[in-house]
Amino acid sequence: MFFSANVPKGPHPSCRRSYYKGAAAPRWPLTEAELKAIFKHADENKDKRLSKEEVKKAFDYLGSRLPFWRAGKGLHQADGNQDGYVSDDELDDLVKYALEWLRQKHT
Ligand SMILES: [Ca+2]
Ligand SMILES: [Ca+2]
Repeated sequence: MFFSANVPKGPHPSCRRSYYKGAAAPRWPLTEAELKAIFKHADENKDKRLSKEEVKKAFDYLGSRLPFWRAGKGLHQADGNQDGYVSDDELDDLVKYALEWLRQKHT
């Protein structure tokens, strides 16, 4: 009883090696702009396009149980020129896909 107040709550800050690792999923509802910002942040190597691995991390962060599979679906939907990456002009389609998925997930 005397020590209970000293027990830290939640994950220790040092566990958060990156923006996504250990971070709680963002709260629904998300706007299109917020979702877009999350995907833009997922571009870890800053080459202005998202690889499947980067898309996977974003879906992982968004709370997907099958982020790799989800990334494949999202990429299929958004990757208009089929180069395996989601570029800036293709990002809107990925955002739309993710928004639709999140909507279904939360209903
Ligand atoms: Ca990238
Ligand atoms: Ca592409």
